[in-house]
Amino acid sequence: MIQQAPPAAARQRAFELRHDIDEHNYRYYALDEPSIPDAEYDRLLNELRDIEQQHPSLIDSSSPTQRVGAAPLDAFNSVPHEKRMLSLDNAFSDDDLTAFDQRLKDRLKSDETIEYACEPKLDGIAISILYENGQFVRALTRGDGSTGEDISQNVRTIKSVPLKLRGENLPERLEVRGEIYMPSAGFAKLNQSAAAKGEKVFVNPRNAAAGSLRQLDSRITASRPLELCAYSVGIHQGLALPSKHTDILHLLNRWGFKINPNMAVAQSINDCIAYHQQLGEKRDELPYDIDGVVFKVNSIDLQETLGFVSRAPRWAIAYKFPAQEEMTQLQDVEFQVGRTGTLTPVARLKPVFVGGVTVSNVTLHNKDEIDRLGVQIGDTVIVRRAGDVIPQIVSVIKERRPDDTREIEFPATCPVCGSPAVRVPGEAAIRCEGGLICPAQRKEAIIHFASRKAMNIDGLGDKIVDQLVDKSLVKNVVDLFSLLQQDIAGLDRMGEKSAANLLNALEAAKQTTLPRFIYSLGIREVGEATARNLAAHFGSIQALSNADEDALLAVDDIGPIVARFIRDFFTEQNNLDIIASLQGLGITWPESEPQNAALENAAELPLAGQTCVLTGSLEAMTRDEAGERLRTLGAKVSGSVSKKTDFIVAGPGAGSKRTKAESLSIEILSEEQLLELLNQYST
Ligand code: I6G
Repeated sequence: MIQQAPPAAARQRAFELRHDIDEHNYRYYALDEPSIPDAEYDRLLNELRDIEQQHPSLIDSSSPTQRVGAAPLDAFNSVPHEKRMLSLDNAFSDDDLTAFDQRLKDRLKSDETIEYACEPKLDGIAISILYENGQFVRALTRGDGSTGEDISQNVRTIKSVPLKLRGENLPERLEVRGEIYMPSAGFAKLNQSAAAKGEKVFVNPRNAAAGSLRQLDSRITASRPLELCAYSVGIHQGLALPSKHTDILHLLNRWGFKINPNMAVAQSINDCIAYHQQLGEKRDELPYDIDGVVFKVNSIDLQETLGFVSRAPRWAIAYKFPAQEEMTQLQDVEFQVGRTGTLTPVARLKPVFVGGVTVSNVTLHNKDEIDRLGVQIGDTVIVRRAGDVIPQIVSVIKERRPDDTREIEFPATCPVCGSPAVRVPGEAAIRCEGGLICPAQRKEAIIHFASRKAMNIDGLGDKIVDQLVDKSLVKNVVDLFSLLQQDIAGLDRMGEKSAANLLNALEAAKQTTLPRFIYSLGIREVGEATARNLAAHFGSIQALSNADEDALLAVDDIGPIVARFIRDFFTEQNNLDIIASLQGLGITWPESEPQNAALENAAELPLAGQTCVLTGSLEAMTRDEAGERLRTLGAKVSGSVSKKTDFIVAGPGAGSKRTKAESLSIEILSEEQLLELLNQYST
């Protein structure tokens, strides 16, 4: 069939579109300065696709339309690396790093300070991409360093990988090495959608990146949120490169590659130690996982003088952060009984140092989680602790399962009071039916009542409550207020002075607020925020206890399940007696008006209708204080991030809430921005 040559106008438009799309890609990935909305980008790509479909002779392999579409492979080919892909030596302490610097000085027979390039070590997959005359040729995995697998089809689908280098003065041949990784927000989104479809979730972003690159069908890789960060050059022919490593990286950036924005130059090894310390503090805020910092001698001449030892360059070192995942053995499972009777399986682990602390217990949450993990007693498990997030078991290494593992059986009776333990229909939890005859539930109810955000009884900690209940000095929260000095002074770790302090704290706690009092009652699913809404809506405990389910459903954030829990609580005579006794003992709070009257002008407040979440730590004020100030401006402060969240405030240490906000494209304010917002409206 004779093909007609495409008209000049189509050729010209295809050229313009490719140029514009490449330009937007460069701005987005290499410069981190997006220039157009995603929808506009897609429109340009579709227009180009249409033109190429009408005039196939216009298609060329570096067109942005040609990232996806190759036929699935049967296997990956093994290809030798023209230049070995090395690994890095590791340092685990400041002393290791100083010793590394001294080794280099000894070898160079010089005392001059050495300049280093500092780069975060992304937790991803190392790859090497070959370009000839600026065109993408192939991409290989590291493999064993000498031979890798050809994953070109998959790597081509990653938008931050240029198919054609920018600029004029390009090397004839150039191998760019870097890390392919999955940003935390993309990882969270991918796992959320896998979980929603009942599919297997990935254990961490690194596994997700590795699994995505290993696909024989590149359309699957294309659907995964992968990115490339370039960190060095392998072979290069036909163009002299700059004489400093950091200048080479800047050149790669101009050619179209993303390089790490946190890269820095350190003038001495002490500056490297400071960089490692600072990056460690920022680790949990970065939008991707890192496992350390790579320090490289910045001068290429010095790198060449220093050379290599076995498989690693002498001139580079990876200073690792404490691992966030470690392997250990699950030795036993015990069951803890919570305030509402839920039996929580707690895994006893062979102690393991992970994320900077020694972990010997982790919660397994419930039966569904045990089934999801497929974990048994005796298994080798991977424990993860990232930032200040509680440690958790993320997977089981089934290949290491010994013959004598045991299934985790939930007890049929409560391990504390012996009452039946039953699975509530429709819930993952198994509950002790003992209610307040169960000492465990009694203790937890008292601990909750006394906690800082409830009645704030200073000095009434877990250990004291344990003894008070075990010695039958206290059966319920009312009994706390009849304790005598000698009852308390006789307890372990207590003396006359601390007993007097506790009695004073009990007296002081009698002056409280309605939201605190409601929260302290420990009604199922009534957290601090719900207690505040209930107090604002009903204005008195009397009105709340009389409210029927319809009235409760009219309160912000209360759905049928919580409404039922609240109703059940107030229909229980024992609970009403406790409330009456507490009021009889002098527990009071300032009278408040119900919401409708009190908040008549609420809609006019500057942040009315805005829902926000506070996460991480703040410096200028506590999170509670920040919450209070946001609420006075009309904002609703919620404990969890959802599609309804308008913005979050993320301080250092913000973890999963920040990640979720990123995945939902919710605005994230720093503490500084929060202060600006508060100041803007303060009178
Ligand atoms: O595995 C690596 C991660 C990061 C590296 C590396 C790197 O630089 C930021 N650099 C080299 C030279 C090597 N591996 C061998």
